[in-house]
Amino acid sequence: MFKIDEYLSLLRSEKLKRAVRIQSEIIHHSRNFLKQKGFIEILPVIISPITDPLTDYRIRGEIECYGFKYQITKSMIFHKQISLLSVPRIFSFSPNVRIEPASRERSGRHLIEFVQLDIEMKEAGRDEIMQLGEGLLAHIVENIKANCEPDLEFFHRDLKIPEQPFKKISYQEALRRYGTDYEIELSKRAAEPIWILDFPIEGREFYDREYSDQSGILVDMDLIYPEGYGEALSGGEREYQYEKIKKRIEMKEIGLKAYEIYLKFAEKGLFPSAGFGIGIERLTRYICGLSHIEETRMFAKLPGVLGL
Ligand code: ASN
Repeated sequence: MFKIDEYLSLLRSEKLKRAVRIQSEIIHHSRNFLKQKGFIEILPVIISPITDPLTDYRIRGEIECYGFKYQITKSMIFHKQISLLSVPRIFSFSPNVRIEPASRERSGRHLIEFVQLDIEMKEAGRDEIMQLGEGLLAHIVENIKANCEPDLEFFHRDLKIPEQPFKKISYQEALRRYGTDYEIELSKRAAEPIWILDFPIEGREFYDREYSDQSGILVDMDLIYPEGYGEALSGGEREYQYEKIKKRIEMKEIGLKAYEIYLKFAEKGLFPSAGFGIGIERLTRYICGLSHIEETRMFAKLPGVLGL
């Protein structure tokens, strides 16, 4: 059932008004930063015959038209790689739909529809894309501090511009120190954003590149916000060679047929690249210091709840 009264009180709240204003500034300053670095904004893709497998979210939003099957975008990962055949540096504010388990309703961090700022850079390595991510976050925080003082005061948020380079920890070390809840444990203890590097192949999707000299380890990364806000972004270097991609899809026990179109592009030749996607609602939550992600955007859709 749709809870109109709760919805109206959120819509009329000072909190939402100010969070949305900050969000609009986040979008504006992200665009400025990326354009300055020579990135081109491409329009988002909402439906496609291929999307991120993200096997956690087995329910697929499928649309059938003209006898073809389109899926609702879970991420634009393959479109980002394919775009590089035209322009070398791209970004997009990409709406993603991921049907999260209803048990995540009150996690504070999960929406079933969210927007990620998705970035990809031709012939870049992980270090270069991590530097870009650090610069982007620092630029956003700096500009929000300069332009949104009354809003930050309202949220009692005293943000620090993160110091670059950010700290790094390997996945193995994070797991050893903090156990399987490493993301949240690390985030709670951190005073500055921190990178987690080198995830094992079993836990990630098939598109991040495997080290050529370390079997089973990927050249990828997550960025974790401090103060318990959890994951900020995810990305890495990409597999771009046809045979390797095919092998990786098969390892996941996904039928090659599902990625036939993507494989055709890979066969014709993709470029090496690196990129990441940073969730806009989670970034807004971190900047404003909010506990609940539904307070970070208009029309938030929580897992298991009817949204607008
Ligand atoms: N945007 C992510 C990346 O660039 C992929 C994802 O959202 N699953 O790696």
